[in-house]
Amino acid sequence: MTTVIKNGTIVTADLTYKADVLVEGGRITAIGPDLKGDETLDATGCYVMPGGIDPHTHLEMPFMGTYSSDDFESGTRAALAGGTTMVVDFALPSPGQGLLDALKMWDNKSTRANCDYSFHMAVTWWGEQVFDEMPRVVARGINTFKHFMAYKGALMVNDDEMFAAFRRCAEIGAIPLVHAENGDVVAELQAKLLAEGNNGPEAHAYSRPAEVEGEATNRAIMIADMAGVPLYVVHVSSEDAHEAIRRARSLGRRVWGEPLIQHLTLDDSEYRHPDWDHAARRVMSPPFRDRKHQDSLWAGLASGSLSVVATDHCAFTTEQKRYGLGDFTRIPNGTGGLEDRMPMLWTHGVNTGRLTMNEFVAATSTNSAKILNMYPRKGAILVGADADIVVWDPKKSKTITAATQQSAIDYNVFEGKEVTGLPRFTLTRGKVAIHDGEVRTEEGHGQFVAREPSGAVNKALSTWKELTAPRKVERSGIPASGV
Ligand code: DUC
Ligand code: ZN
Ligand code: ZN
Ligand code: ZN
Repeated sequence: MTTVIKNGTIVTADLTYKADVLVEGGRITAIGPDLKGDETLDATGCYVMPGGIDPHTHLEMPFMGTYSSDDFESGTRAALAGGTTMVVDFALPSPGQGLLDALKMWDNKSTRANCDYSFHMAVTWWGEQVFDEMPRVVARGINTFKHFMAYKGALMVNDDEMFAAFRRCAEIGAIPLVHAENGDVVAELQAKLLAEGNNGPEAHAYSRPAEVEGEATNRAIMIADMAGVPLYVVHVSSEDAHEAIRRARSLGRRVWGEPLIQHLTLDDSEYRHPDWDHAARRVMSPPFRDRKHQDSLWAGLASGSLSVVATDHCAFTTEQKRYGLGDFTRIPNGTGGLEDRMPMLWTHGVNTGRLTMNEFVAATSTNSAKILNMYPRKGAILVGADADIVVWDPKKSKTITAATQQSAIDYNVFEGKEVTGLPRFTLTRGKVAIHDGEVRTEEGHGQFVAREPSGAVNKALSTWKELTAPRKVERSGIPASGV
């Protein structure tokens, strides 16, 4: 069976041109004029783009005494409905649990995925077992390791552990990721705010100011440099963190920053909303910020100092959020966004002139594929690439509402927002999963995408090699002791 996408304009990270696309056996087999296939998808007036890649999701993740409510089925269905054809989820060992053991759990959960997926592995504790298992995780096609600098007493790793893990990454050709917030300072601020009777969701934001993110981002960058390894900073939400990344990049260091669609489009006034549920539903870490920080993130996307736009999709129901009534530190941290990332970025980025269409494709797909080492199988419209394609209708509009969303939760943080620019068709490895508003997903269709380690990107500028083999300096005329 062949499928042809006809009469559209192909938009990739670097080209815009008119051509048809032929799909067979899950791959793109031809690109050119007047192609014919068994099935025709009419892309008149549409852009034919690489399907989105969300490099940061938490599906069915055990966290803060519960599980995030979108699993691999509902999460990937939401993704496809919004034009995203691949997610990279975090396998999260509980402290003390082996990495391979955690991976088994994620292998089991992900069998239900509607689209392709890959994993990052989290390093939530440090010891010989983790050290030994890291190369075995890489052999399984996972070349990225996430470190939490926050969530003290739970997922957080200290600097000595992080430095050891980063050096291990350097040895095995893997890239470390960081959640950069100073967990010690956050814990102090949380205790102070609670002691002062500040127990509402607004205190969540006060306990995690931009400074704690800026400090941790700087620290992680320096530690990565000393370990001789590149660094990927997840959910960059502030100018403080962005500034550290800009500086590192200008010094030739391979540091990538990932803002989220939520931080780009929602601000901290949400936490001062009089309705407790409204504010608590938006509790995530890092928290939403003010306009100054949002402008910085948009500038970073335009200038290239920030590389990709993700969601950190980690959806909790209102009932789950209410675990934190009377104590904001117990509100499960996380927001959804898988279905809305691409329409929101198109509406607020491309339609406003802040991003070109090609920059949109780079930020939502191609850059992730390159950084995470799965390009051009993913993130490309090229012969031989997987047919993960979104046929994007720039004129199609809707108002975002939980009433029609695919996500399993009972609200949407973008509720009421108008978007213009939506998928007409979404194809996952050639299979039409979204057909002009109709959901035709197939549970279990998604496959794991193994990612090779990449030596080429692992040459950060570093002085560490010199430091590990210091030269002994011969000196003469050493004064006698006790002079
Ligand atoms: N932040 C969140 O808000 N949720 C999941 C984990 C994280 O770091
Ligand atoms: Zn995080
Ligand atoms: Zn996350
Ligand atoms: Zn299938």
